[in-house]
Amino acid sequence: MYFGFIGLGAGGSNIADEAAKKGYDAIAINYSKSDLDSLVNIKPEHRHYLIGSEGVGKERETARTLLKNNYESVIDFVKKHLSKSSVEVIVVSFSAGGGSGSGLSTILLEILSQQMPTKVFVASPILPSKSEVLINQINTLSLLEELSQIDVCTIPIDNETVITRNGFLSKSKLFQITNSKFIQQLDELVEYTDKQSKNGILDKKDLKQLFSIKGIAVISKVKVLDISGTTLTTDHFANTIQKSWNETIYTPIETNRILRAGIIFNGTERFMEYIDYDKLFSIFGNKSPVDLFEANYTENKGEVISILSGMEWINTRISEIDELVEQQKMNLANVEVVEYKAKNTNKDDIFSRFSVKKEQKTQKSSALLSEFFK
Ligand SMILES: Nc1nc2c(ncn2[C@@H]2O[C@H](COP(=O)(O)OP(=O)(O)OP(=O)(O)O)[C@@H](O)[C@H]2O)c(=O)[nH]1
Ligand SMILES: [Mg+2]
Repeated sequence: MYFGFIGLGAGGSNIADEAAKKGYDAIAINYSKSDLDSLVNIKPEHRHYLIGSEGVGKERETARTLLKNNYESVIDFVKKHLSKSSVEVIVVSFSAGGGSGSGLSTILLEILSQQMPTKVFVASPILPSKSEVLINQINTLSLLEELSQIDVCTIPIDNETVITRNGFLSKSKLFQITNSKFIQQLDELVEYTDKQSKNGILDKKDLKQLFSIKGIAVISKVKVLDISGTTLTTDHFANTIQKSWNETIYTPIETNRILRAGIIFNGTERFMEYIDYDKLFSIFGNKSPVDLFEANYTENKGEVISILSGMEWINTRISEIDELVEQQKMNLANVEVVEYKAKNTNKDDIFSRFSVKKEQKTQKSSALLSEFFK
């Protein structure tokens, strides 16, 4: 079914589980048996339990070291379930802040890309919110550093963005909103590739092209004809669509560079002329994507879906995490460790009144001691 999903660790597997709910081929790989057991939609035979440790306690290195002993079985497992030709793009999801998914992800992405060369692999790390603990933030920095070096398209799902846009959310609500939104967006793209139109379509090959390029990718959707009283202008269309690029579940984009873009307009044909691509992409340093896939449908919803790819690495977000870690390290360093000095640690004070004279005691105890060690 076009997309296949590999979930690594708890968070990644939850996303794959959401995809399985929609009928996609999805598998889950984890060191935690209980996390695998908690999945609902992924069939038991599509869950791979990694032996060596029940969870890795957020240690990325441990996840990787343990993988050395059994990576062949993992690769075989993936090949067994996702080799079929109907699966063209394989989304590998995992949390950046944990140990298992974060530790396994880059090495598996590299091996799998080599061993399954006809598939396009997409990495979808989940970035932690800023309120999460220090260790999750540090794991995220290590992961992003590694991921930036491998040749893969990265869609950075970001819990912080979702919280910023929705306000406080319980963990389960946050996960549910984020995971289902991601899968729903990908699913909608596949649906579009099945639609017909005389004004240009986005087909499965185009979609594959969009996800075949190294760098950051995001997907957004916005109603351009929603706002009453707004005049129909190219400026309004451009501003609304540009705004939508950062109103997502993903990390805010960097605007230095864009290599590929897909723009789907679904609305009354006469409004198509308000999409001015020069204006739309003028916020990017290179002013225009190298490759643009335009598709127009007339189901009259007046919505624009953007798929942007080959964008610059999420440097601003990384520097924010780095500062957060730095700040917390400083906070820790500045904490003065003052141990409470108890006044009553000497029992001699209590017993002194009743004890024998010091000289006698010394004589006595040394006699005892020498007896003991004799
Ligand atoms: N959006 C989203 N984030 C999740 C989900 N589950 C966990 N997270 C985030 O992922 C991070 C924790 O990573 P896990 O996926 O639990 O870790 P793991 O890969 O199982 O690794 P271990 O440390 O070995 O358990 C935190 O930043 C969580 O906020 C989920 O279903 N959806
Ligand atoms: Mg886990």
